[in-house]
Amino acid sequence: MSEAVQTLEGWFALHDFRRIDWRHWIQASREERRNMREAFHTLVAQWENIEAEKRGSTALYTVVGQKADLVMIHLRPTLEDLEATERAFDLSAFAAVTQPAYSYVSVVELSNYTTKPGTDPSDDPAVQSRLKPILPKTAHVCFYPMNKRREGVDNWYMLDMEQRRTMMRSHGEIGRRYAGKVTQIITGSVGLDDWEWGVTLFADDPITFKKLVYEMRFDEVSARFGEFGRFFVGNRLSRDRIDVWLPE
Ligand code: 76R
Repeated sequence: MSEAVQTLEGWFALHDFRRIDWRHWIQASREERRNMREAFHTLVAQWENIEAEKRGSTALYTVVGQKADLVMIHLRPTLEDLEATERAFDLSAFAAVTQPAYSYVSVVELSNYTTKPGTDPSDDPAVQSRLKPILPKTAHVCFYPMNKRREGVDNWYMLDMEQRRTMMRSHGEIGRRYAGKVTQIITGSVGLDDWEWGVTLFADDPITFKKLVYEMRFDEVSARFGEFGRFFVGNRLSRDRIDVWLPE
């Protein structure tokens, strides 16, 4: 058996994608629309408090294209907290105009591929803050789930640790060339959802997503082993933009 990679887990993640029933929104009375919008503002204010108290983090983006209209990315300490967050949304007046579009459950993950052998990364405060990150407030987000292939000679899980470590080093080097332009949050979902990881990328320039993901396609670990789910891309839904996005 190949040596398993060691992972550290942090906050749990829910990527909660919703569709908005805009017809329903338009047909509602002005007062109903105000109530629904107010209900959404109330939730957002609660999520901001949780983030200020470092009990989790939430990022809101509107989704471009027909796969969804809104994504709420929640990080929380436990699965119970995530479920409560989802339920509070479902019970709010705003949820009446939303329908589920997609969801992804995972947990923030760091692996020991690039840590020095013999050191304990969990002692490092920088590692602790990467496990419980405050989500960036960039203009754009990109999310997709992915697997590492298990087919014939391209079976990631049959490679020995050293081969995987070498490939992950090269992967990390490409990634680091985008330092300051992209923040990646890798969440592991083996045993939790349909794919093995969720990849969430944050950037102010959406072209950076295209350049980074394309460059990685030529790198061995993505070229041979990467299998990808659907891609979602979004624009930041700031507090100020909510009233424009949900017009009276
Ligand atoms: O050196 C370090 O501290 C971190 C190195 C690193 C690891 C271990 C790293 C760096 N990643 C790691 C793990 Mn990544 N990453 C992806 C994708 O589209 C594709 O082809 C792949 C999707 C992108 C775009 C990306 C970006 N990474 C992982 C894992 C877990 C693998 C495992 O355990 O087997 C996956 C699935 C994955 C996928 N990666 C970086 C980036 C970027 C921008 C970096 C550098 C920034 C950073 O250090 O955080």
